[in-house]
Amino acid sequence: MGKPVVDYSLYLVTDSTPAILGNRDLVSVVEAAVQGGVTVVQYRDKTSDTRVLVDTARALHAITSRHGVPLLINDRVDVALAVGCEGVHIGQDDMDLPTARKLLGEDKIIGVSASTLEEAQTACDQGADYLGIGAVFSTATKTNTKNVLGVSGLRALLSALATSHPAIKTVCIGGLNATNLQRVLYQSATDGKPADGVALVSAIVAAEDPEAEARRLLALVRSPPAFVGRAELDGAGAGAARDVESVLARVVQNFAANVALAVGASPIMANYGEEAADLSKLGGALVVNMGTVTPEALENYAKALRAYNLAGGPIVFDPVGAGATSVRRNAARSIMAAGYLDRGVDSSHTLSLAERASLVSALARRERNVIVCTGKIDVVSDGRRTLAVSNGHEMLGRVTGTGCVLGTTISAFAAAAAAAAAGASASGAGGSAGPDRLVAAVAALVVFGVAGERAAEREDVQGPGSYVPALIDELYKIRRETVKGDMVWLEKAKVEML
Ligand code: 3NM
Repeated sequence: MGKPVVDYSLYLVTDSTPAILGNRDLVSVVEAAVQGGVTVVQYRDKTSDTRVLVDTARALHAITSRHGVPLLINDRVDVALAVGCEGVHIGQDDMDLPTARKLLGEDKIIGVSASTLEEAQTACDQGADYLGIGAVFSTATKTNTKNVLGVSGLRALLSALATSHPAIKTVCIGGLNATNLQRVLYQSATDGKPADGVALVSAIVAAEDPEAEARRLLALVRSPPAFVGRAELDGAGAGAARDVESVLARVVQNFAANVALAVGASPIMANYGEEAADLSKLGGALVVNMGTVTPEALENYAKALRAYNLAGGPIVFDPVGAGATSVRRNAARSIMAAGYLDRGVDSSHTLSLAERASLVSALARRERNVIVCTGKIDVVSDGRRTLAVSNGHEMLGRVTGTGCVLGTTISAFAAAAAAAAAGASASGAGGSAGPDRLVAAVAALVVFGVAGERAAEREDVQGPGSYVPALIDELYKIRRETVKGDMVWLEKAKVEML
């Protein structure tokens, strides 16, 4: 026979409790989910009698076998042996792995739950076939989870395993659903290999239509997040804009349309998270400006992040005053944990350019994100390409609110780039898989900086009070000039590759 080869992409863990299953029939729910595309099923039932377990497992195995999907039993090696299914999944308090292996033999799949690196490595050394790593997020489905890892904890674990046990298969579990699984897979794969799949309970078992939901989830697991740009997908291959000339060439190429669209963008100030689901469908971008850090505001930010992550829309995070108070530091941390953010904007005055460049590129690499650090010279990086934009004027730093205007300008360019990429892929041109987010950020910094310089040079500007309206006028005028085809202002762009 030999051990089956398992596709761990979409791993369904069942739950028979009324809170999740409701009054539906578990076998029908699993059948629907398997038809939708679930690639592996774990029958998990912590309360039923052995007779019910064996009967249910047998019914489930009849269905999963028909679809070529492996069935694993949670904890109960005896039940797995009784029904002859493909294996078991054991937790840290269940039967030990060497004993389970002795009973089941080499051809059965044995998975082990791990929430720490030590547990993970012990299981690997003892011959586990895969690990269930969790909990990624806290979840109402299992309230006795030992450790909530977050994306950063999951990343650390995967990264260590990539060195110590590169062949081990992994699924992550805990609080995963359609709104977060793509970014969890994406952001946890920075240093090592990505998880091989996601394991979910309530997202499928409690879904109104488990078949449709499984289909949707599988498509999400198998595709890169919508916010991932073309340059990132190209990886080391051809086509990625790597040098300053090609980045700038692309900036110029997209400039006319983007400036027109971007600086003509229509903002809506929404403080109520429930609005985000509708807004995210309009094709724009979200700015999370951490001006307010009350608990209610944080809850609203989290709702908006989930909605835009699901829609794939760009998000700009402006961590206003993140270093100033411990409340703000924690708020920035919780916002970053709540969703995938396209880019952060914050200014730094104390570090050298080289120090800022290495900090920004390291952060961008870790977060798989575009990071902007403003200052006399702005530094922007996507972790692979780091650029300096020297446009701007010291007046920008003397008035409050300009950082917020910059955040909005970046979001408008990100939205314009996303719209252009969506248009290109809809028309089949260039097979675009997403916007180049770095290019969009550089373009925004240049427009903003040049507008800032032009405003400062105006004779009617006497000081900070008249500077801000002049800045907004210059942004508007740059847009009008660009629409007319007058690109002279672009000659002022000061961009270099670091
Ligand atoms: N194991 P949901 S979390 C069964 O951390 C299970 O090992 C976990 O349920 C672990 O997808 C969990 O509904 C429940 O959040 C996951």
